Amino acid sequence: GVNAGYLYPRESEFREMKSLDGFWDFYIPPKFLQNSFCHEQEDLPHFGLKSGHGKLLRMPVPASFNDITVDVDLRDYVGIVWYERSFFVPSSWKNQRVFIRFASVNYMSSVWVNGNFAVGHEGGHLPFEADISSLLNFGKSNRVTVSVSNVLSNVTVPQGHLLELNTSTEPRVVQTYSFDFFNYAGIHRPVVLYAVPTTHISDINITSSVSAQNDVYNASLSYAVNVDGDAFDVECRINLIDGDGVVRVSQHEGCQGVIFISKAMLWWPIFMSPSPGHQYTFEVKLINTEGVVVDIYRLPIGIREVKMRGNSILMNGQPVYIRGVGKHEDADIRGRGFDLPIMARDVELMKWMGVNCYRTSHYPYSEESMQLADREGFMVIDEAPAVNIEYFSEELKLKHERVLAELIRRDKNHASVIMWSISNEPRTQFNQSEPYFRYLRDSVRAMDPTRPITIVIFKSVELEFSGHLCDVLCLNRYNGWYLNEGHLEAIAPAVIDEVRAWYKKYGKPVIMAEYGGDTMIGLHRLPSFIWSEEYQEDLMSEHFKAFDVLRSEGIFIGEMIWNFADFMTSQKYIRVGGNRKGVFTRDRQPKAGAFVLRQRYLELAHEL
Ligand code: BDP
Repeated sequence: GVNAGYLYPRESEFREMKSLDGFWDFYIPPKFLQNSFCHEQEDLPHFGLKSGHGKLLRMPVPASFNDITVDVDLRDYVGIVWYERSFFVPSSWKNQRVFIRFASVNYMSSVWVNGNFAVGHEGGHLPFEADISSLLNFGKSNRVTVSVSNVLSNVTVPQGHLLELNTSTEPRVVQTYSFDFFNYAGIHRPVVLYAVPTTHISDINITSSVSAQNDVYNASLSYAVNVDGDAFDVECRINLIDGDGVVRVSQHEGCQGVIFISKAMLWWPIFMSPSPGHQYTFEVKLINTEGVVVDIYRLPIGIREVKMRGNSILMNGQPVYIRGVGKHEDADIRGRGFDLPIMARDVELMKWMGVNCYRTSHYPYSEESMQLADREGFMVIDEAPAVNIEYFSEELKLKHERVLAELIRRDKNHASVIMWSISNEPRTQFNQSEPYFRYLRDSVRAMDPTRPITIVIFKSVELEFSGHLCDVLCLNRYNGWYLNEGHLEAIAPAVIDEVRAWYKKYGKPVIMAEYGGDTMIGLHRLPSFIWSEEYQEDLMSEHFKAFDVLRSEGIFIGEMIWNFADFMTSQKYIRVGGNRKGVFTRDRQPKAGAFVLRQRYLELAHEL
């Protein structure tokens, strides 16, 4: 649910953690049981996976299970799989509250501890947790069992469809979906066990506003701390600590209040300051009626203010131009599994190219990557996992709203997040999409009135019903690729005409959120020809011509190449070992296009 698990687990004097990552038992049910929770499946968590009649393997956590083995049935698996492991809980945790927390399981999961149901969650990419204190054996061994279903339907976010295929042996259920990236599944992000005091900090909300006086910035932080347990018996003491460990402001009043900071060091995007990504530590101490500290949580925060004025996104009063990339959490073998080295490499490559922003296309990224964006000064357009919505219903709308609530609850305190993206390429040519997205836009606005909102659109300007709901128009358009492939000369006029038309219709600034073309590294053609490295370079340069014209007209505020790196897709004859629109390969080596982008982005970074 929306009320738990969104405060990132951190150790402190009062908080202990234990990682449950590593090899887990992995169980594939016998074929006839794969799609249903029938009797045998219900008994599994009780007796343990070894009691079942299916296939038992060892599976690394975190990782997608699809690409680990050589088994095509597991790669293309549709249905429920199971994970299980044992762990010890120290006796010293007995008088505390112990939570188990999953940072992401895709798509639907249920969790049992020692055979007792603990929690269920629908939706990949967002964390969930359960207080399992009453289910544990302290000072002894315990068992956790997790079921994971990867089935997508009309009422999942994102949507998908099951088909039955006749085969030479038996009919086979296959999952289809209209988005291109591979529907990886499994326990995708870290699993932790953590213990907190019975009365503890359960959430923190912070918003900052900034005022400038001759190059000196004063800021005010509004904060609210939620307490779980005997909330009436505790008070909050807040310290705002700078990077050097010095307490800048100390406030004793309460769990809700406003802090004023004169001469604040602001959070700036990368390239906009000699020290981008500046952070303070927001330290909360819970004090009981005897004046004794009972819990401490430290949240890194950046002080900054995002605002829309006219056709500009202002960061601390300064207009920003987005030099961006669309991305995926995707890598060889681990699929969508959490991967710190890839995360760190991506940051290095983005810095090298002069990137200042990325979109979490097409789902929320890991909490660690959001923290890294804060620290490095990347701006992030934070996207819900609602890609290619085709069938609109009341049930889907409420689920989509819950996903947005979970996303905002998780990411609201990140300085890097400058905008919420409700959906990528929904079918906004249908009438029903208007009330659907109006409802969600209003709901996001109510949950977070401080950030602009977008829907990433791909329908044509005359034939769609959602642009008026957006603060910024994010447009995906593949000139020179899906449109007029091979015709580089047609790109610039088409982009210019279309962006002008969008601006004319809605009066909102435009970001080209996706453009690009598939490129096989090592394929060279002179003159350039589609799929060659030269074609990607030329396609980009033609877009730049249009972007510069539109920028000078003051209606265009950002460009984002699709994609940062090649990534895996479902099997389609237009995909060669996946989507090849990356300026980097899947193993993060540059194609020629990366150098073209780098030259442009660094030039723009220094001119702006
Ligand atoms: C766009 C989608 C993106 C795809 C891209 C493509 O938003 O997810 O990867 O097309 O086909 O429409 O390369």
